[in-house]
Amino acid sequence: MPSKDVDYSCYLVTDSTPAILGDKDLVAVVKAAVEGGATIVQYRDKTSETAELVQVAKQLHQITKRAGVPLLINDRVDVALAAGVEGVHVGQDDLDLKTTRRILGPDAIIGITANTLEEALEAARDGADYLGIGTVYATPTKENTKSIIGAAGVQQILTALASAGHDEVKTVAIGGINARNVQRIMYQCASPEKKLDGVAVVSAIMASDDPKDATQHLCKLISQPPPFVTPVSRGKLTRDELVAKAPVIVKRMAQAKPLCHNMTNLVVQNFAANVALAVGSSPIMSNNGLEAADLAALGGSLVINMGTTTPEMRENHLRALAAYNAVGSPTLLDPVGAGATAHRREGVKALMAGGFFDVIKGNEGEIRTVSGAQGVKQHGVDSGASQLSLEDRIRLVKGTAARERNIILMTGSTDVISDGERTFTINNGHPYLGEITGSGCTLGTTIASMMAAEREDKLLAALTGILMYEIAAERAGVREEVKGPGTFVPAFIDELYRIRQECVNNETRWAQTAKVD
Ligand code: 3NM
Ligand code: MG
Repeated sequence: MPSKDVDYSCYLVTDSTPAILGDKDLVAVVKAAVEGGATIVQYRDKTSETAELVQVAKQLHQITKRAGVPLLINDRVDVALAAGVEGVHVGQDDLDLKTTRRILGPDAIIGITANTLEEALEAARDGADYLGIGTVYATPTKENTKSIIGAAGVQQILTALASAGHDEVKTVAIGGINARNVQRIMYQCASPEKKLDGVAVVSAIMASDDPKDATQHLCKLISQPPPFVTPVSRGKLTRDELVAKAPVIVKRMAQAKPLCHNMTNLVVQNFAANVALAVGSSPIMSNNGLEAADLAALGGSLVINMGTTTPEMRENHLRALAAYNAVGSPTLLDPVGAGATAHRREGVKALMAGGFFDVIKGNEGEIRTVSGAQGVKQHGVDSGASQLSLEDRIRLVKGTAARERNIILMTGSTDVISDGERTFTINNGHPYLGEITGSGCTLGTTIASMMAAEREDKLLAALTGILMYEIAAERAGVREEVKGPGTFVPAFIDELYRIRQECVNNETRWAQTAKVD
């Protein structure tokens, strides 16, 4: 088989250690995986003697050959030659690519591990057929993995390969990939210029009690986009269209009364529930990850707010995120105080590695942490002064959204929001929003409520939420009885409620005060 015709989509890497293989038989597991649809197999055994390696490789080859599936050997060019298999996979510390090619010839499939941009570009130049890009996420399967690069790191490598003209080199991602995250990883790794050709897994198949079933399930997932991807063609969205559509979305939401599941902090529980009620959604304030799957089945949306987070909260957040991702229901992350402490920085990383957020909203410091900026100084969880120019904020928001393939909202006196292609600034709001607690958190609740009703174009949903929220604040701020932040809060809840009623009655004038560019 010419190596360019190889199907890399479901790539099995074997492991013979008891911790992963258990008491199963290696050959039987590979047979089951091939029956389940594994498209390529790498025999990886770091400890057995050469004769044993060759003997097992021959046994495996009988199985794979019959199924038309290529078999590669990890590291050992000699074993590959002796067993007569289709190729090898080498690491950066193994025999170099050019020598490997010289020994095995032009038809052999030769792959190599790439952890960095430089390694990837060099390997492509030196004629690798494919790259195993990783480590995507931390994995107990391989000791001493190099750096964890995440989906964003894989995407960066794919972009660089495409820019350097290496469209032909195939790519799989490896490290910590399983049925729960494979669709999201394929989706978030893809750059506009180059996509992954597949994923390589060890434990997701080798450690399974039913390797055939596990492989079938993986193959099916790999062939489909994740449930949260909507087939929206991202048409241009103008201010006028937004002003026309926002009241319709609020009305639709208020009539449907979708569940808005808030996993939020101790400070804003009550306020957030009241804001949800005022805008017209149905709040549930549950921090229990174990009930998230039942709640996700009800078709609402999820807000994860890291305000007063603890280690066990992180587990609950991850459970809930997985539950909502699994059914494709909208999710929003509010990384409160993300840069303030090491635990929070880690928490943001863990959440972003653990699932997909349709929207990540935060102030400048929080979004800078989300984008991976190093050394972001943040005191407490309030917004603080802006350190970036508007231009830089727009660039950061747009770039992060394009990378994460979601929507990023950076709040401030001018809010910046982008889905990577469409970017808006919003200048509505009132200074009292900065004088009360939970105004950022409950904006998250409002946006999530809109996303539960407008699932096609989530940027439109988010913009609708921002406008309703900030225009309500403007209207509350000028009310006669409002003397300061204390009297502002009830007036603000009243105005959210009034705007919702106006929308239900098809009165749309409120939206015309949108200051959106
Ligand atoms: N190579 P699992 S990570 C064999 O980063 C291997 O190069 C890696 O195992 C790399 O699918 C890895 O069980 C192990 O996480 C992947
Ligand atoms: Mg190696």
